[in-house]
Amino acid sequence: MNEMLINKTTTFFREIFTSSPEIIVLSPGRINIIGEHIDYNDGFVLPAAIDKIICFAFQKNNTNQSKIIAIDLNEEFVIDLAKPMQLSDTVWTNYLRGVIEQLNIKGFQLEGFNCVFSSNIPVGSGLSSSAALECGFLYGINELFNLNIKPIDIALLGQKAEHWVGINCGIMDQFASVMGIENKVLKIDCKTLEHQYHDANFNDYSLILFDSNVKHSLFSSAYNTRREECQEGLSILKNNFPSVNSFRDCTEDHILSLRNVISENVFKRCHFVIKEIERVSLACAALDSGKIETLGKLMYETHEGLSKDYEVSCAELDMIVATLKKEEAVVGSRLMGGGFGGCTINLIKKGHEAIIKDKLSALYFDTFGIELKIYEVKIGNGTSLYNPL
Ligand code: GAF
Repeated sequence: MNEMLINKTTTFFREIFTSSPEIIVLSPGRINIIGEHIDYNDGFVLPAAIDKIICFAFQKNNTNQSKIIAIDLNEEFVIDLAKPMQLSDTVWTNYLRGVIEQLNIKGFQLEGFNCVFSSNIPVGSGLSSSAALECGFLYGINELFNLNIKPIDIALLGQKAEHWVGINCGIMDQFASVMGIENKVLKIDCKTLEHQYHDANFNDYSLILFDSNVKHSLFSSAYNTRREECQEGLSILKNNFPSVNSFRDCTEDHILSLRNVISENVFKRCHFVIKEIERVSLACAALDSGKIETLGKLMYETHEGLSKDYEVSCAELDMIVATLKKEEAVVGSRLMGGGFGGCTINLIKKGHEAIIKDKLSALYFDTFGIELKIYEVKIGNGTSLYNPL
């Protein structure tokens, strides 16, 4: 499937610019096994890059301008690299403007280039198409002009580009997109950025994504509010417990003891974060020792926390998880990513995938009048250059 995408992108480039691209970059979306909303709370996360990608084709053009074309949208824009970047009403361009802005801030003086890109990452599904866009674009510029930016710094600059657009995100998505390795999940310590790769071996279970096909508009404002609520909670925790520097130093008892002195919302957000940090360690150990049922149970608990304590779920996602929980063949299910729509990530006993999909799709359509989308993703490599043999 990705060969077709690469072909489409390079063919389009040749038709428009009447020459071949100098480099092709492949930039993946990501899944997250567990550890939601804790990257910006200095916790641990367990994501992986996937085989759904954005393909970019680049070429220098010896001018001061860059022409960028989104093939799938049939839209293009021209950036004057000498001028300060400004947010535009054409949302997708902002992620790229954000990248250029970060390079300007770092003092890189860019020369012009042409870039076209095309994607098979569904947008708005919680698979981080925006991180793939930022990081792939930056990776390409880095290669094209030999800027010598290290992979982890590409992820960090990608994150800053996203902040520039207005989402105060953590580092998980960009890090997974850049640093992923085929068939491995990444355990990232979001405080230190230390990371280890663990085998993505789910034994008798398939990893299936069900896309609710909804994206509620609450997402960006609620995301930033959650982050503020957690910061407020953490400073109260620090004031009360000298041993606490970050959420990872807290136990459930710490937050329970403050229940009557902090607001209900701040209590619930912190409670979720503390429990989720514990769950990631347990989940990683379960994965390493092949205890997939234990991992699945933790995923269900995460969903419960995201829905009740963190309040980032929605009726559609809750219905998917509640329905799957009744199925013996499904050992784990939870909303994945920021929430308010997008996908659930699910562990389904091999051989039962088709029947579960059919049952859930029918029930979902009956309940909401919306088609459920289904993705069977593979765990792939992080951002890379494409080298045709
Ligand atoms: C979004 C953000 F971009 C990530 O940084 C992360 O916080 C995630 O939501 C929730 O875990 O994808």
